[in-house]
Amino acid sequence: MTESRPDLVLYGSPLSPFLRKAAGVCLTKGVAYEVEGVNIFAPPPWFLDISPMKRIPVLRDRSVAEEGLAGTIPDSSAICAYIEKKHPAPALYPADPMAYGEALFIEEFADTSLAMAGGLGIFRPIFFAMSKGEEPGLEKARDAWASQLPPIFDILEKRLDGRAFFAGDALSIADITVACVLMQIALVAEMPLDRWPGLAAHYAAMRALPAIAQPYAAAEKIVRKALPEPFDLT
Ligand SMILES: N[C@@H](CCC(=O)N[C@@H](CS)C(=O)NCC(=O)O)C(=O)O
Repeated sequence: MTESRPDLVLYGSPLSPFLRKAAGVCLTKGVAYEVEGVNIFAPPPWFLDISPMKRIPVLRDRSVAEEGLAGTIPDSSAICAYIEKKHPAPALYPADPMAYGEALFIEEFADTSLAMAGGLGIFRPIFFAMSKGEEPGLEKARDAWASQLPPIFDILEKRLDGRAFFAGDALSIADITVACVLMQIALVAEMPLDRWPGLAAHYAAMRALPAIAQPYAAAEKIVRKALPEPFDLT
């Protein structure tokens, strides 16, 4: 039997929303990939050479090079743009110039503001503490849910404006990114979105997509070992 390995490798962990975003892009396009585990808090020396900002994920395209710096791309946004160029169908970046710009902005907004509030404000204080056998940082998480997230959800609700997609009239990198980053909160906490009905509907639709649900299930499997039920932060 011949062994077939995918060209694309995502170094990192399913616990990273940024890795799940890149995985979601691969799955949507039907591109084979595999995840090779890297613990970013104790990375092997070879990883630091290919991740100058000491972050996961990093992509390797084995069809370019099997080792070393060549054939690697750090940063989920760069990774997803590369995959789009290499595997154009279905397009995940709108053709219309304004919709394209909007998609890139929403991607960046989710990667920074939403990830900061949901990832650093909620996921980390809860899950990192519990992984170390400590009490979950619920006070910090409750504060993030009550004060940091609402203005961000307001912006997303307004920009979505009741539509099915954030940019243009089809699924794009913007939708995948918002869903993957939002799900970082859902890994550890209930996420009532009643005040943001448009975002709630978008989130429900995105969660139902196999390309988004499958990488999330891998993360959930890890998290549920330490945390059987998400917390109520309200
Ligand atoms: N802009 C980067 C962000 C990547 C990122 O922050 N990854 C986190 C894991 S989710 C990380 O590597 N953190 C390492 C640290 O905080 O030291 C991307 O989109 O890939």
